[in-house]
Amino acid sequence: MSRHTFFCIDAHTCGNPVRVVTAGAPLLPNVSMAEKRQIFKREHDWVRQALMFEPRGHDVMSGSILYPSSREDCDIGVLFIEVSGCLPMCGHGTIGTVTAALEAGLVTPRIEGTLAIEAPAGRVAIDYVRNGAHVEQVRLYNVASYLHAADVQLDIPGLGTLTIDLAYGGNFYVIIEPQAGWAGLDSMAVSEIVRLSPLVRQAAQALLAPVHPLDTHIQGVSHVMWCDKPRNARADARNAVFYGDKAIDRSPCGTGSSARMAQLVAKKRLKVGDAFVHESIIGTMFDCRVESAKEVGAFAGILPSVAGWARVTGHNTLFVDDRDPLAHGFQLV
Ligand code: PYC
Repeated sequence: MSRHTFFCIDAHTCGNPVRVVTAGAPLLPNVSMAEKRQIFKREHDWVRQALMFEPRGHDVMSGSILYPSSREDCDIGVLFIEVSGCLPMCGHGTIGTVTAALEAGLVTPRIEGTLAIEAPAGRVAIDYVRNGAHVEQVRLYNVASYLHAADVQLDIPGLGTLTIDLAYGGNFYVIIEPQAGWAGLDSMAVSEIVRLSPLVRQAAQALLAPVHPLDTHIQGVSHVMWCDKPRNARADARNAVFYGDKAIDRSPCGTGSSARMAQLVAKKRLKVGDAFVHESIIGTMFDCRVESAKEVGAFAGILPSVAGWARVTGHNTLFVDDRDPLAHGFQLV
């Protein structure tokens, strides 16, 4: 066979891309999504690279592949693919995937208005609001999130000493708040976020090398969140989340917002029941909430929820031709 065909629905969640692969992806055994993720990473990563990297994707590309779930309590399995790899969980990806799947009739909920997906990081319950043919809002009840390390000092070349927190919300996040030596997001050009974030991520990983206390397959600092006060009067905080080699999340970042709420609760600046409106670098917002307390191994943590909207931008049939020397994509790093 010289040509592989992938049927995709392209969408964006609050500005960040979500390419949902609905057919054409490799078949995987009937095991948990956590195990499917390991198999996919080992044997089929070229599919992710071909669909996320140039020339079919770009530096910020993100998406998902729909699979059947082996869990009785889940309606679909979702494998998250991104320029950076296969994420254990992705919030903006979930909102886009659920919106695209419902609007295309690819999933029939047992009870209208609710769904559950199986992500590699665990079960994620969903509430959604439909208006005719469209889905107006998706709220995801994310995996348990917690503050992994607080007030850690990192020496960053060109920036000096930064005090950071490290929190988990489905991925591990370095969280940087304004401080002496870093005045906040308004003091920083986008190019500076892209230049400095890999240095911060590398320094945090070298010092902390986090491993999830209940699932050792989830490990490593992958994302860097730069925080600031909001611009929009309705929001509580603003952020820019860096991922991959060059990407800044255009959405307020679902797993990042979960990690941020866990950090703020641990630092007693937010409490169970509180709402938290998070604003993105382009001004879009997620309506988040601290649903309840939940321990994660020996760590005190929370169950967060995140709500946002997505819009489908088109249906995309992509070919990967084995004769193409750039068939599996490329990146300019
Ligand atoms: O929304 O969780 C998220 C996310 C992760 C990376 C980019 N967005």
